[in-house]
Amino acid sequence: LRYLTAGETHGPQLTAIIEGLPSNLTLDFEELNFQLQRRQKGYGRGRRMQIEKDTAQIVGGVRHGYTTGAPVALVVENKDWTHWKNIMNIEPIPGSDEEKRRVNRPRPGHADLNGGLKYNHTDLRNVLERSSARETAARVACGAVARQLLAAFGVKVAGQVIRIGEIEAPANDLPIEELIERTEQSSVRVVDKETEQKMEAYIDQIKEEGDSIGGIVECIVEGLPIGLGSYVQSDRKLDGAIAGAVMSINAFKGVEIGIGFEAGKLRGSQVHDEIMYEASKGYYRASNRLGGFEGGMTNGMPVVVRGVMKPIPTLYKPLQSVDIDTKEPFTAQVERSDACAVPAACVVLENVVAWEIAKAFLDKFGGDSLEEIKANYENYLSQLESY
Ligand code: FMN
Repeated sequence: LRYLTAGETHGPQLTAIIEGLPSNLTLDFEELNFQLQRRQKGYGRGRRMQIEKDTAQIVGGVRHGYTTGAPVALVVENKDWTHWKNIMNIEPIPGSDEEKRRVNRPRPGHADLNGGLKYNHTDLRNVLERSSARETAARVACGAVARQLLAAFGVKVAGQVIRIGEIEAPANDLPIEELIERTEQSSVRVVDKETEQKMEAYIDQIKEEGDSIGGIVECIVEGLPIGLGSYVQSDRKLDGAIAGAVMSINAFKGVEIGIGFEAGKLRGSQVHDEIMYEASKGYYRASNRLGGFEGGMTNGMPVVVRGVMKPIPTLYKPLQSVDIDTKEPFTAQVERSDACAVPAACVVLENVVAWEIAKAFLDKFGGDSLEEIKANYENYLSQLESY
């Protein structure tokens, strides 16, 4: 299973091609669009999120509601492209730098300067158009398809915001269905209403000060069998693949599985999850501190992944940078930007994690049709049962 995306933030559309999906997977288009629209929500986001109501159009690989086994091609239109047609024209266009919205002032914390130097662009717009997190809409679309494959095997995916700046959400131990329902009703994807209010007020304050703020988000995946991923080769370790995928999300600066960095402070007896057995359940663990992984493989407990997002780099509050034309210092002033995209990042995290798990799922149970995968899956479950 693999995908590629293309498209610019102010171009006509984002395009994604998914290859390796089995045939006969029924796709719920509403659910797909629901995931895209979840990414656009969240307290602290700016005007663009109101212009855009993302929907995915499927332009290949699906017929009469189900996959055919051919590559699935997806398109997510950029609704405000009409305002950018000229600026983003693929043909050479006459006009001033201003008309072309040329960018010569790199933002600290963004890809602008490194990308400009690396690709030898004197217009940094060529960099920012692709490095923008708009691309995560295409990744969410791919993840949303992967999620539907997993759902066909009873796998559930949830996400919650753990921290925004100084405000931390209290821990909860809710059943996954309730967690999904309650976070969906929250403007900042938390369960606790008091925390929600505090986070909203905090984001308002950050925005007023012309600043931005990041946070920590968590994804939980339940219903996975023991043994996805493998210890036999480093690139087959599923926890490693998930960590890499999480780090590839724009602005993510760290990742944890289970208690993560806490494990460095505790003793072995306080960390490892004791092994239990019951005839009706098979092997299970008394706790889940290791977040569902040992040896790069799932251990049957819920997978718990956290990622930390840095504050958004585009700031109203000017930061020092250097003009690439004059080499003179300047302090950047921006027209508009989000103050906080942590709730949206939570949705990206969920879908990126779902993608990596679906990939490992197909590596293990792979077949050309959903029926073949189901047979392989059932067969493996009975093997586990009789072990
Ligand atoms: N960066 C901005 O400058 N402005 C934004 O509005 C913005 N929105 C984002 C929304 C989401 C959901 C995510 C995940 C990131 C967003 N970012 C935004 C972060 C940048 O895309 C990111 O910092 C940049 O691509 C540089 O990559 P790096 O931070 O991973 O090094």
